[in-house]
Amino acid sequence: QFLLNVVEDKDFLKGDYSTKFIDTTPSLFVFEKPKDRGTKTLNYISTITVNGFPGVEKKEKPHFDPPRIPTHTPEIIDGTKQILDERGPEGLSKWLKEQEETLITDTTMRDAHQSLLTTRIRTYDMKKIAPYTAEGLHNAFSLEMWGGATFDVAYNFLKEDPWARLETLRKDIPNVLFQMLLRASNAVGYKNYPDNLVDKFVQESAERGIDVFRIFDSLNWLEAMKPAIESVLKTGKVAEGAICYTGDILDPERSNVYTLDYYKDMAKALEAEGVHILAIKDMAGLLKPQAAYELIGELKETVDLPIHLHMHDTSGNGVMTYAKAIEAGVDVVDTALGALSGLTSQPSANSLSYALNGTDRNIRADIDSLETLSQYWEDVRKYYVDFESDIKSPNTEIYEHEMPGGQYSNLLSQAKSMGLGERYGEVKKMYRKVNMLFGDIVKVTPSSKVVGDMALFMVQNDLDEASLFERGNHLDFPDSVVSFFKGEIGIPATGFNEELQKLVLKGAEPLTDRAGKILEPIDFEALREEIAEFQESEVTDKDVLSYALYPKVYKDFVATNEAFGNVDRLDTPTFLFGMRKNEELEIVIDKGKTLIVNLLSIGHVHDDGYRWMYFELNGFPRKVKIKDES
Ligand code: 3PY
Ligand code: ZN
Repeated sequence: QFLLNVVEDKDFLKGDYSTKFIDTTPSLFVFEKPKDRGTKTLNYISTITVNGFPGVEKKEKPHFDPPRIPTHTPEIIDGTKQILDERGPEGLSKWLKEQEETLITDTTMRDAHQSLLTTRIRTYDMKKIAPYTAEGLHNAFSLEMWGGATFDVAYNFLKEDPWARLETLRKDIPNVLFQMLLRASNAVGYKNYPDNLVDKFVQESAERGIDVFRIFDSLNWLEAMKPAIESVLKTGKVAEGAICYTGDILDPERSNVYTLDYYKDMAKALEAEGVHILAIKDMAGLLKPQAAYELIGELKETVDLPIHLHMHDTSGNGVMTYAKAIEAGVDVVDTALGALSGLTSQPSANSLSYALNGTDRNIRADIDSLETLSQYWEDVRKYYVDFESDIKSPNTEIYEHEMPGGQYSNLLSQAKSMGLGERYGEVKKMYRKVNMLFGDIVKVTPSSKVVGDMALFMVQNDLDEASLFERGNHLDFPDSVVSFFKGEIGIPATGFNEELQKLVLKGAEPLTDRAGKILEPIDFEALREEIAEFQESEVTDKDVLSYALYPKVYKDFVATNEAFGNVDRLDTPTFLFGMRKNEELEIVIDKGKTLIVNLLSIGHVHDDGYRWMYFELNGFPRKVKIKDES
């Protein structure tokens, strides 16, 4: 009988892990290899039923009502994807500027769940609603459904292949542009990669279905954006150059760096690089309504590009900001479907549509479709309740600390794991102080993590601005802070605080050029050979890219897949909670191959800590031995 050696790690079982945890705990995914897919699936179900899913409260699988989903055959009307295919990126950009209404980008499948549910929504749930999304959002500008954190979280936590998400949704949604968030030289990672890796990643993403690349740099450093922009331009897809918004253009006291002129200058520079669309990326939700009116109005005068506005609704002012931006002529705004909108996510498309009813310029969307799609997500969101953050109401403190949408709850869990949960108020204040100490930088992945790590470090060591310099020579700063001062994620608009840089680097020299240029180019063929040593299936270009970006994460994913099969075929309640006794499940593991699984009984724990799980699989009795970790 097959013995399942899985998830023996106590911290993993408690859900006490961070993205790094899996990197530092290799023992986690050492399994014996079962042979057939049926056994693999039973192994997964047994593990989750007995020991639970990391980060999810262990309990008997709850009864969920089936999500409300239309039953008619969807009618899929041509949309922006066809415009891009027929007219090219310049033609699309021109078309966009000619539109009377403001268009929307729906972020439900990327930023919305990244910000509300720590990026945990699975492809399975997206796929079910995909054809109706193609129908209901046929007149949207785009769907942001890839990039940002979705890439590593898919492998790491959802045990699914992000490339498969892209391809499967592309098949079901052939009419609306697919958009991704590309962290310039950080690609979909948290550090700079060699230029040839970013270039190949962009090419592969374009081939597999991405149409619009929103490119930003976490310090608004144009030099770091240039190679990524160039890579996108080569593909014939849409390059959207993004400026991260920070500070407050209407408050001269706040900053003499992030002024209206700063944004105008950067917009002109991006236009000169050949981008097709200009994005303002307000990752923390700091853009106030009147500031939006002035910024968008001025930018429309400054560049001849369509303008796309992204923001988070953390303060609760999102719809008002969008209304003012729309009044000023913004071409596209990022919204989420009602049920996954608001708070740290994007403003609701549904609310915005109602708010603008009767005005000259509404958003182009069909409110009935928005409501139907939202109902589906309202039901699906319930599966993921354990990943909800504890933010319950609009939060205006963001205007003080300026933390991006997704960081607030992440930093809180980081603080708790360091025993600083009680002192989170201090951490938030310190975040602002650290930002100023660093010279007032843009804060977004990965620069926001540097500020967050430093804030935690200062609070943990009871440091303030003065004692930092007195005691700094004897302190080992967090890795991310050292890397930042080395220039490994780029150069801030204000340069580095040199005194602090010396203190942190302790004699080490900062980089003299852009990291992506200095780093040794990736040898893709060598990586392909490495992968072939641990992967049974044929090694594809996308595998090589994933391994180049996240070697450990990718290797662990392959090992998990070999132990458990394609767990992406399981419905989400089963994926997260396993099975109830006497439940019968039908699992389509491939076209024409269905497993009928019955969980007959769960044996008692033996002295050695193992249990037997008794199943019926396609009519035949099967048992699985599993270590009970509780
Ligand atoms: C990301 O980089 O994932 C972001 O969403 C930044 O705002
Ligand atoms: Zn965002």
